[in-house]
Amino acid sequence: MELLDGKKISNQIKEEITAEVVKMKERKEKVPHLAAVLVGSDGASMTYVNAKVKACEKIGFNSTLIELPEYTSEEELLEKINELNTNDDIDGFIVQLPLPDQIDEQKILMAIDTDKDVDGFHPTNVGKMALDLPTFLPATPYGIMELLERYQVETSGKNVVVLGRSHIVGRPMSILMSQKRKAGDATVTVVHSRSKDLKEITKRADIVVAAIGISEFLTGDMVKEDVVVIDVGITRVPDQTKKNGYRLAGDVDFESVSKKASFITPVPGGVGPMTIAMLLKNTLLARERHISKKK
Ligand code: BQF
Repeated sequence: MELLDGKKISNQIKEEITAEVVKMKERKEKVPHLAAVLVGSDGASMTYVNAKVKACEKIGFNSTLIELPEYTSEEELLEKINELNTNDDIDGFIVQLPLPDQIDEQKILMAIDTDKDVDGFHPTNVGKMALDLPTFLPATPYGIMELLERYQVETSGKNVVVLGRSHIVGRPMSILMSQKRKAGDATVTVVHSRSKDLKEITKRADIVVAAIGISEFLTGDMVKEDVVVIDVGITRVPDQTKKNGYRLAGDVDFESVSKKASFITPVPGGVGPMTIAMLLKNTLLARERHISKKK
């Protein structure tokens, strides 16, 4: 078993981006500027958004964190998005999900300027992705593709089973891995809460992407020998022995599955850090496209 070390690869990617930032500074160009909007004070969301801002600082990007109260109205958030859309100093921005109940997520995502949509969640950008057109790939699927590519995991003609059909992970993963591209050309099966005979399906998988949101869902008896396993889950499980009071659990029972796997991502330190790195990569792309748009 070999670990797919997302922490290590994400650091490599961050170094590559830092080298580009250094060149931009040498040319006296403006460096990429990412803004993040956080509505409310959900603990996990605050952790994620802070990790993104910290990563920007580390690699020399400018960043702006906009914190709005839990009771922010849809109109107020749309107003803030309009500001970010029209602010020429901002190259890309994200709205941290999930949003409070009074706000229609789809309406918000559709208001984001597609050229600044570094999360790649705008329907136009999702459509471009599905049609193999250049766009911003959503950061978690992008990170998984990059991880598979850099570890030279063979995907062509392989049976890939994606557990989960979320708009953020499962759906885009199923699209990307079936495409003619790096880490693509796979035969993809999507399984979800209505699927039957799950174990029969996962048993045939050469590669499993677990993004179902149920901690330790995939167990050793559900996979074949030498399977490649990508664990996208990160559930906070109460744990008194930890100083913050919880541990992070993946969608994979690492103990039993790692015994059979040829490659497997750990949690933490697998897909999570890759997500952050690819958000930075998208922000660099947004800056580069922003420059060439003006010329
Ligand atoms: C790690 C996310 C669910 C819902 C909304 C590093 C992250 C996580 C884990 C991180 C996630 C998950 C993010 C690790 C961003 C990934 O070391 O294992 C980083 O910050 N993530 C998010 O912004 O929104 C989410 C999961």
